[in-house]
Amino acid sequence: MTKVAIIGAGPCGLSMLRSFEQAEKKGNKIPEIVCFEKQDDWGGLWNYSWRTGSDQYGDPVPNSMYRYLWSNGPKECLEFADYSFDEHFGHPIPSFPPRAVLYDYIIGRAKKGNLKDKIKFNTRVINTIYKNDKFEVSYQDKANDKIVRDVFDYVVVSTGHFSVPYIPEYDGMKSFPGRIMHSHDFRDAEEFREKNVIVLGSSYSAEDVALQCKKYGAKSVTIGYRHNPMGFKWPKGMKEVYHLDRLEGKKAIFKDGTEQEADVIILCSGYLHYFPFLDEELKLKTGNRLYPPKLYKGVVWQKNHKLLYLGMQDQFHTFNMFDCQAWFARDIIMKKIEIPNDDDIDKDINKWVSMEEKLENPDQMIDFQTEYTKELHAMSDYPKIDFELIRKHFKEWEHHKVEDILTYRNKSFSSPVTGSIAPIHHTPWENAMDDSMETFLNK
Ligand code: FAD
Ligand code: NA7
Repeated sequence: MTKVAIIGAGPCGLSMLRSFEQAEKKGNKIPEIVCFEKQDDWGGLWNYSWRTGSDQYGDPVPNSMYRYLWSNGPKECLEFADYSFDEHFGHPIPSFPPRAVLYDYIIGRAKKGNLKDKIKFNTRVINTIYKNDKFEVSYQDKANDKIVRDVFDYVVVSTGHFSVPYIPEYDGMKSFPGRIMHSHDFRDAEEFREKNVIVLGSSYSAEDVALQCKKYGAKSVTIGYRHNPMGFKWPKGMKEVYHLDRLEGKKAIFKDGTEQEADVIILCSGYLHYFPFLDEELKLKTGNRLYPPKLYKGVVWQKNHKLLYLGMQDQFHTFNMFDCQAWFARDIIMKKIEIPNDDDIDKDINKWVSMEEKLENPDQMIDFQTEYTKELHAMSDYPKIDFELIRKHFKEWEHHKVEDILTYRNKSFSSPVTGSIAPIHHTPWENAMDDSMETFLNK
């Protein structure tokens, strides 16, 4: 019998498990599956942890999410086609839920099947090699500190790529008298009340961590961009300036001449695609981009078609794109989709990569990833979902952010699955201090 290893039980790993479960429900014989998850529960980054650094077994903590994190895009854009928000909550809910609500939704679908039986928790994959047409996977049972080896026909890598921080160094850091940290270790903005905060970066983490700090009472927030500013209309007490040059004592000195007293530096400088558990020839090496090369249809490892990667792209689309990838990967494993010859694979990858390299603005990037997701969607029996509506929502959302970065989360969108319109949340995001599910769902 074909044996499949799935590494990681975050949203991508759960999509993979769900895809097999759905095939089985339709009467197909599915392979033997083992999913390895190094945390003690499922949900990946959405499973909040107070921990930073390493866990009680000495294993690096993968979580990068923090308290008070609210969805950074409309929930309608990530809705599962086979499990709507209306089905989970019993009624329409607002478009930008906090983390706990999205976590509940992800887990709600997973609980509907017997997916947990297939997951080995507290189990970290430490090595994967390919020999004699099989994968030899070594994993550590963390609680008992035991190493075990098993052999598989296919490996699905669904370990995420926002867990291992990229940490640059600037002059003066060694003698800075305050705190220097990466957004990976950011947990609670309350910590920075009355502090002068410097945030470095110009992408999602910089935007949200900076706004969180302001919302929860930081004295000042100064964002240092390296190439392009985010350019939003920042509220009073926040500013965006050009590139940190150096720190001198407590002072942050930027290349545009700005000088700012600093208590804390938060590096929102992104993450590394880091796969120490894969043999060199199996390892994807890429930056955070919309079409990492060497992956056919963004999923199949070009040099070994039995190795499948999920969710390795930079992401506008998330959960339903992961589903489309998982359904596609499942059908490759179950031989319902035939992989073309090497030349055609190469041409297909090059076509997407060269299109990606020409993208100039967020609207074009949204179009690109929507086209990619639609193409995958058409290749499997993943249920119907309106990707044209999702494309439109993403573009509106981008424009809402440009209009007002403080109010974009107060808007409402319609579901691409049920068509229902989200109600407006009872409290504007700027004033909503409590991120619990109970308070959010309270009408
Ligand atoms: P992850 O969620 O990272 O899950 C990977 C899993 O693999 C983890 O559980 C990890 O423990 C496990 N794992 C890793 N290595 C091993 C190993 N060697 N052995 C066994 N298990 C292993 N997306 C949105 O749609 N909306 C948002 O608002 C949003 N906010 C975000 C905020 C932050 C701060 C970050 C970092 C990301 C955010 N994202 C958001 C994007 C996020 O990447 C996806 O939503 C999603 O979590 C990706 O799922 P994944 O399964 O690929 O990875
Ligand atoms: P991203 O989206 O990969 O962005 C990384 C950012 O880090 C980007 O703006 C980079 O700027 C910046 N960067 C990298 N190196 C430096 C240095 N040396 N100095 C200053 N800035 C630097 O990661 P995020 O953490 O923002 O987002 C990850 C996910 O979290 C995302 O999918 C969201 O859903 C939430 P550059 O553009 O290269 O100048």
